[in-house]
Amino acid sequence: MKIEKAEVLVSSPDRNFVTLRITTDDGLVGLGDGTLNGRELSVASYLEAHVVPLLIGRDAHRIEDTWQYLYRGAYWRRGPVTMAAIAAVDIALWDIKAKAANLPLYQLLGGASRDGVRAYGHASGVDIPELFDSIREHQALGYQAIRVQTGVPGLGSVYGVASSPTVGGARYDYEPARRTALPVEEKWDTAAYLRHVPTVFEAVRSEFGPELTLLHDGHHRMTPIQAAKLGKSLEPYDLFWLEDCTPGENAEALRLVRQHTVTPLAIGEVFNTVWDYQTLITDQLIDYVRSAVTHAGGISALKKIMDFAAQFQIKSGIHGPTDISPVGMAAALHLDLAIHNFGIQEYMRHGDATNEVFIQSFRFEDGYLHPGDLPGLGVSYDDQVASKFPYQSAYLPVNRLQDGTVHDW
Ligand code: CS2
Ligand code: MG
Repeated sequence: MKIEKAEVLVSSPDRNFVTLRITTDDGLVGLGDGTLNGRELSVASYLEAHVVPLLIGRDAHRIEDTWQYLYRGAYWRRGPVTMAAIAAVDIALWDIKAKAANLPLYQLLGGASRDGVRAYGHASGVDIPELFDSIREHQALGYQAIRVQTGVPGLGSVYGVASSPTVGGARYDYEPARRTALPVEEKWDTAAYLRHVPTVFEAVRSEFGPELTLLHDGHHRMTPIQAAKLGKSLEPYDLFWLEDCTPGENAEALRLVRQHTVTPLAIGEVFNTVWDYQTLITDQLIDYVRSAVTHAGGISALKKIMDFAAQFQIKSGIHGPTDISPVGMAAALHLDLAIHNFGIQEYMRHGDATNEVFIQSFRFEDGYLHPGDLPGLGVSYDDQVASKFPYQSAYLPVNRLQDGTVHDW
């Protein structure tokens, strides 16, 4: 079964997506996600210029060989652009292989290890009343696990807070990438944030009780000792995890946090290979692996990372924001269903325009997701609808401290 055609499809329903479509000589079609928020065209050009010409004529069944060929053959290793491009190829080839077997992809990954994939959604509010409304909206949608983000008194717009959260359960409308020629800039004050967050969880717990599964994303903004302080201050509120509490490139930073708090730690959405996790996993400095299939080199690579993590009782928490396309989301769900060390799946829910371009078989019911049982990933791409949404330049915000110093967003 040879690769006959590979198309790089860039469309922008609700937001920009990069999709790779591979077609074989016997007419099978596979889709892959190569979306990298704010740097989409980098991945698209990497695929068009340096990957697609190498794919034509290759045996579509040779997924592992193709992965190694693209990883080692590039000479220059790792990085978000390279690994998103390789992921797009890997996901598309797994889609094809499962279609050739006439099986849903999870059956090729070991079959189902559970009945459904527990999901968490994003509740947010500029203040506590708005946050409570958003939590109730998400409970009404069926979520049993909810991420909590709020505004910080004295600050303007901050990460994770929708400008106008869902009304009537339409959907969480926080799209971080702004369609502007230059990145918008936000102001940050970690001390104000550290004072405020414990009061938010105190209010949420007293309003919603001890059972509701709660998560929080620190979004890389704290120093290790600040992260340790927050983790310790949140212990009474029994979080499922504190995510990206401090930049994860330095594993020793997590070791310091780990010495001070038993709040579970999740990290890795900006990582792109197993090497980013090596010490964090072997020294058990984290509890959840956050990579998306799209950003960690594909299904082949993320399954290897999760099999490695399983030896250290570390579980998955695959990244699932709106900037992971429904193709990347479907790939995550097939992996979630099959691996034993599944933790939880992020599910922000895509917008209506996105769901018109990407027709999906996965379903969300009573807080659980399931990839469906169509052959392959279970996603198809509507070119005609996609053509209505051409690429639009969009950037993630840039964050600065009160004195103007650039800070992690
Ligand atoms: C966030 C992401 O969902 C999350 O945990 O960290 O939404 C992140 O802000 C975006 O993926 C950035 O593009
Ligand atoms: Mg995050």
